[in-house]
Amino acid sequence: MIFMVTKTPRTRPLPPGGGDSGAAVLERQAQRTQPPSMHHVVLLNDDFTPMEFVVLVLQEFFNKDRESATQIMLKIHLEGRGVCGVFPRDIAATKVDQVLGAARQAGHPLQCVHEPIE
Ligand code: TYC
Repeated sequence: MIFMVTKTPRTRPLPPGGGDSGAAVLERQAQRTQPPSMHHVVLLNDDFTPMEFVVLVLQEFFNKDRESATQIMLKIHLEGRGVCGVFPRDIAATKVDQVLGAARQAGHPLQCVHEPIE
């Protein structure tokens, strides 16, 4: 009778002596991945950027519907600043770049920053 070998062994064979080289692990380092540091993206009030432009920015870059975009814009207008979203640091930085780029292109002085959340 002829047997065909179709599978390789699933485990590596142990070396002579059973694989214990005699070396000791002195310290095992815990490998923990840190969760990404989260940032607020904040819009700042100014006296010149049109309200409508801020509402459009909130809709375009922060996926707000017209109603909540208007409420956030008015909060910024009245209180001086307002949080538009919470993102990992890299994405927050990209949002800031997008807002500043759009504002510059439109000729408005709108300012936007991101800051770590404690
Ligand atoms: N204060 C601006 C105005 O009266 C409106 C405005 C709102 C500007 C929010 C910037 O982040 C801002 N036209």
